[in-house]
Amino acid sequence: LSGSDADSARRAAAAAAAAEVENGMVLGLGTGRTAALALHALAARIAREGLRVVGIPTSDRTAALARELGIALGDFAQHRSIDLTIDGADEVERGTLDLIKGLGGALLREKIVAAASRRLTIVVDEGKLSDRLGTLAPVPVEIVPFGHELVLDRLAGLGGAPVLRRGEAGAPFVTDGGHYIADCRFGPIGDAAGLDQRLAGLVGVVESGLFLGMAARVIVGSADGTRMLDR
Ligand code: A5P
Repeated sequence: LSGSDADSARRAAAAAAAAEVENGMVLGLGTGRTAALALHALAARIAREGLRVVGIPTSDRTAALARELGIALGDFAQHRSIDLTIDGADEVERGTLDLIKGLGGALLREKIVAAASRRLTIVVDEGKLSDRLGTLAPVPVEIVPFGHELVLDRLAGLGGAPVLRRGEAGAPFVTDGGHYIADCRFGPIGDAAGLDQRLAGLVGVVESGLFLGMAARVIVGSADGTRMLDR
């Protein structure tokens, strides 16, 4: 897919996700280009149909966009559970709908929101699909800045070939939560659940970008149209 084809495929898929929204829902608002397209589609439905919803954003960036689009925002103080979260992903394993997320840097809040959601709908273009997680994307791992050198050594010990993510000026990239991210290339991952546990067991690791068993539906945009993969 060329850039603009991929864009329109993503836009159609994002609109299909926004079509799942019902009046009165508490929504999790994802982060990234595709999630932004879904926000635009949602804002259009709000304007057209007078839909009343409240969104819990997964990043400061998404909160700002939602405000711009006139989507009401809430938080966990008011809402302990989310009806539906719409988000993007960096890689989707075809059979399981397991995900890698976090190339946009928002994985921690995305995972908190996903875990609080009764339903998680993911929107991707078909270039994000693989037969084995880890084939396309590195696994982003959010880590605490203090002692991050030690965590990078441990991640290397797990075979992740970690690279500390850096911002434009070359300084470490800092997440909304004030953490760093190590991008880990494990290659195709045979036992994602086992890896997830090993990562969670490392002191200094906050969360990994492995989202296992969380997505109920993946909406795939391609040049041939929009396809739904359901778990
Ligand atoms: C943000 O942290 C990520 O998990 C995004 O959901 C992911 O990077 C997808 O972004 P795009 O839709 O921009 O590819």
